[in-house]
Amino acid sequence: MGLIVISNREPYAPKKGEDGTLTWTASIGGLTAALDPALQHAGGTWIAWGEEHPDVTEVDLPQGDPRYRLRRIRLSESEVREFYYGFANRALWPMSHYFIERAKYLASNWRAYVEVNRRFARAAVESYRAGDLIWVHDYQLALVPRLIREVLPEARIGFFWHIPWPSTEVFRTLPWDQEILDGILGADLIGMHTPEYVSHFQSACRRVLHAETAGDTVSWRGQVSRVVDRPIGIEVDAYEQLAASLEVEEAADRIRRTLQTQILLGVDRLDYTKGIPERLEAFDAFLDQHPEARGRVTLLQIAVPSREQVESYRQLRARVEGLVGRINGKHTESGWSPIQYIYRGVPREELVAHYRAADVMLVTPLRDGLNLVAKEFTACSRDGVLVLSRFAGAADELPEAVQVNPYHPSGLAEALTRALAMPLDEKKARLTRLRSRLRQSDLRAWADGFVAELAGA
Ligand code: ADQ
Repeated sequence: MGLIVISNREPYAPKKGEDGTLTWTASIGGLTAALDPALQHAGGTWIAWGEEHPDVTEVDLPQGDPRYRLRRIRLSESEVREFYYGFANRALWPMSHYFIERAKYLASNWRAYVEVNRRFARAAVESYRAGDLIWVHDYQLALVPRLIREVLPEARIGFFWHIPWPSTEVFRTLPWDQEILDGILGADLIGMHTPEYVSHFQSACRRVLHAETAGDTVSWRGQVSRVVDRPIGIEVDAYEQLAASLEVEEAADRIRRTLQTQILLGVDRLDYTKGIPERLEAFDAFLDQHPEARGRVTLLQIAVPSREQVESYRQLRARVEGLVGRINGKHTESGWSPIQYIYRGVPREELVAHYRAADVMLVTPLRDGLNLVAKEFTACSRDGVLVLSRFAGAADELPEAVQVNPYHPSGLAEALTRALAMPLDEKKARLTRLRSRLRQSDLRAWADGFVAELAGA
């Protein structure tokens, strides 16, 4: 029994060396970390969009010690525009995060989405051997379970939706609401991050499709699917060990010595769902209210460039850079600037050194499926405080974080004050409890557990 994983992003990306050969390096991100070991163990196929060097359609991975095959789907330029930047990231992404005023529902984008989903499903059907388990990932590929089911009625198909599932009143704004639900319900086992997303999904099944739901099941077109909350975890041991290593401790010391202040940290993809401008404005308000904090606190914001082809992401970048400039211009004194802004992806060691150096981690999305940064910080920090938005899926699992409403600037500023002044024993006690919760949902356990449930489906 092999495993077929289907996701938009590929687990390894190719780079051409000077001698013309391709080197495949593991992509950064939770999905590769979780599923690469599972697939190496089970053997099988990973199907994903081959973004760079699309002429290579198949490769055995990992290079040098191959355990499974990567099948790469080729997308034309217009498909990347209409399927990926279009329907996935300008319709499904904003709608699912409650930003319906940003959603663009274009029929041409929908047609490209259907066509690309068909191509992924065809590749899965071609790779399938009787008894294989198929695990489809995320909002880019919601039609794939049904498209596979139509050809392989006996196959065991799992699906994981990594972003929020919104309230039905929001979901119903999507002109293709029935098609998306029907697509996902081709799966036997459907996973989401929180019980609330599961309940919204079931409500949409009832309201939009008039499907029947009972317990954790949905009955539709003669098939019963289970819908379960299975929040993704992180590699807890790997983060803990890295954070305690000599190199990282030294790097964290360097960060603290350079800044010579208490450190507030933000780490996000530059996305309008992450609440970065709201966070900066709350910090501005905090500095207005606490003149004594001047020269004593720095906000370090690390933002990874993201979806720069989409206009609203370019606008967000300009807005964030404008705010950083305005706030620094207003408060800077000789030898101290309140905000340090890094606009790039950083290597994992550097990221962990920042987690280790931070006094307060600000994870304040306006809406987030789960948020891995909150968990990574929790695994790495020695005595820091996690400030966490109540609209991040991870808030359910991390009740000892200082929970905030990111829409309320003065509430956020107040939480900063509380976090910065928290006594050491309280900080340690909260972290200890949070850490033990992390251990209950390690990344490998998440992937292995889902595959095992699917095998029993
Ligand atoms: P994302 O929206 O990408 O994921 P998140 O869960 O926070 O959000 O994961 C971001 C990842 O990127 C983290 O592992 C983090 O370490 C890394 N990262 C962030 N900034 C970085 C930087 N400057 N340099 C290097 N690495 C950086 C989607 C959903 C989430 C859900 C995940 C997993 O939107 O809600 O938690 O999938 O299901």
